[in-house]
Amino acid sequence: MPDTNGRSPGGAKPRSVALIGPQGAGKSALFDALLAAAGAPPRRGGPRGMGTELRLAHASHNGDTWSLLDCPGSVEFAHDAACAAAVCDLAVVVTEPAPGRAAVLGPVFRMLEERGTPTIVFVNKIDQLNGRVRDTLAAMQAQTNRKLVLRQVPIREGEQVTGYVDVVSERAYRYRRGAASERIALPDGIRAREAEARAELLEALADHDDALLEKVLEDLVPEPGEIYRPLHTAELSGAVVSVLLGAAEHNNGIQRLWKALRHDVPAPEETAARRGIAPEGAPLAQVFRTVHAGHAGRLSWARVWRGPVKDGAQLDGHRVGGIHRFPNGEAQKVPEAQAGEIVALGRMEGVTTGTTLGQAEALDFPKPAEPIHSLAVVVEDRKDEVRLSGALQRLAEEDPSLTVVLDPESGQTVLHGQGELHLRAALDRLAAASGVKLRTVRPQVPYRETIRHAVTQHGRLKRQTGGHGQFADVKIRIEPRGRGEGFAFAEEVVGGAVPRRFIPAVGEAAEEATKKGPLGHPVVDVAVTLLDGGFHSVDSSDMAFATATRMAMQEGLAKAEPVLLEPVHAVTVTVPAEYTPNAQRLLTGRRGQILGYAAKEGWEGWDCVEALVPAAELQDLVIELRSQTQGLGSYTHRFDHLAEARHR
Ligand SMILES: Nc1nc2c(ncn2[C@@H]2O[C@H](COP(=O)(O)OP(=O)(O)OP(=O)(O)O)[C@@H](O)[C@H]2O)c(=O)[nH]1
Ligand SMILES: [Mg+2]
Repeated sequence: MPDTNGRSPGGAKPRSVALIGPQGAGKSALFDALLAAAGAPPRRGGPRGMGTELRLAHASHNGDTWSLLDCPGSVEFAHDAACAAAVCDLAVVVTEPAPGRAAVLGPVFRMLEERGTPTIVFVNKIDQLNGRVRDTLAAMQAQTNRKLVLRQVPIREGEQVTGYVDVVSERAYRYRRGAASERIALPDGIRAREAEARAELLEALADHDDALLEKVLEDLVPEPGEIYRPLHTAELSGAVVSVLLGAAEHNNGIQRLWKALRHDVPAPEETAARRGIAPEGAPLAQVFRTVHAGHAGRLSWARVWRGPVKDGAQLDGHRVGGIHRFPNGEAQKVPEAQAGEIVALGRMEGVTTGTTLGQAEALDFPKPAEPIHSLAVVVEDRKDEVRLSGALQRLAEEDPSLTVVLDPESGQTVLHGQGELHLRAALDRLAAASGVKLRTVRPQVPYRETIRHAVTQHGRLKRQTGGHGQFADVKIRIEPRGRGEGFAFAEEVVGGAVPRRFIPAVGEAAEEATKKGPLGHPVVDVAVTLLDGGFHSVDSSDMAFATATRMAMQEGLAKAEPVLLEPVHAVTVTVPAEYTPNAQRLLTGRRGQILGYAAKEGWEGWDCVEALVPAAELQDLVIELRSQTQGLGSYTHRFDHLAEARHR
């Protein structure tokens, strides 16, 4: 019998699901519980650490084939979640029941809405539910434009949630620790609550389905099939998001979630259609992650949009050197991959993360957020420098939210990324893969200097060496210019005191001398005027005039009251409005000048705070900003101007 997706059991096409959500919500616990329920050996090892990398595993459940992605939850790894959302058929947002934790869902929901990824919510840690589930739902609803519908009503004994009633089938189940739930009779006193949830569900769906609307209006009781079909459609279009309950750690609600996935997750061709990908045509795949996996070499994780992708075949001129699946977490080589599967392709040399394989036109791929945190990398052993640069290049290839820049001014190799954890995790991977020992230091701030006063300075070179000597004499005026006006050179020589042909050499030497001023930084915004000088018909040369000018500049700049200039950036901090005062305090505490704040357009309940902040104060701003805003605060910045540094 075909199911509600029109597929026959056992004949369903491979589908993929990404577990996404805030840090510590229990995504990895749920990932392991889903795999265990699909027959994987129980997970070994101690407690899970904070997730810093995507995980991929394959499972077969009830004859359906699944690719599962477990995303790290920290905002510093948000790009991984966005990539997963771009390639999967459906996202399961894993969250905790406390309404106070709902705010952290805002950015997650927004990302999924922007990508159009169908979504269901799994409220995990239901064993920790304190208040009412409808309060949890209301708090979550405030964070999304999509309509949340409760699919399960908790059954409680005292404070403890001991089971649930399924809102569509109206069946009741009691949780059992570490095992599938058992069906029980509908407990007394739950009917009213269940009927209410059911009415809400039907009402939400009737908005999108005329047949169901008619039944609801006529007070008829729809069959489950008449609910599942519009539910599937409404979830696919993003109109509705189902909310399920459970406790991954205790294997509660896991079979129920599997069943929901079977019904709700769109077929691969539905996802392809949503993404505007034609169903017929040559094999098509999209690489969304690159890993260097020890002996397996370089692996390109790819979603197959059109199959079959065959081992050994050419994809856009790249030979597929192995196709790997991870049934229940263990690696396995397979000869080919079908549409809907997420697999690891081996040895795709030259293929970077985000590459579309199989057609010229690139498929849409998430752009990483702008880097927000930087560290300079120093090798312990200079011999490792070449190896380091290769390893850094691979790192940036693996992770587009990371960039490596060799700063020509400081000579530092600077890693830019999404936060301290993100950069540390990347460097740990680098150290493990390359064996290079390294440490990190703060990136240098590009200070400048200028002068406060005008001076007139004499410079004279007179040298007699063997045959002919060197002679040049210059008198220059050095004066400050307005901020941002740069360097200027002029001459006011009269009577040929310095012959024309030597004047360009004076100008070049004067400018050259501004590369490093008396305070050790480039000198900006000065004007140099050649006033007078002297020459010798045989001993004068461009070189002699350049030397005399350099001497005059060095001495003159030092006398002109040099001052340090620091770069000041225009900063826009984005925070939920309740944290706006915190953000302002934070910026003021970092010598920031607040320019104002306003509601962020299109982000209900969020503010933008604009400020001018010295670059030196931005170095670990994001760490403090996040720690004060439940991890929600973020900022962008760009160079604005140079200002005299008073506090250094
Ligand atoms: N009480 C309770 N605790 C749970 C449940 N599921 C997970 N936890 C605990 O929650 C903590 C975080 O679980 P993880 O699975 O690592 O969370 P995560 O979402 O993968 O976290 P990141 O990968 O860092 O984003 C762990 O200490 C788990 O033991 C649950 O159902 N009930
Ligand atoms: Mg995790």
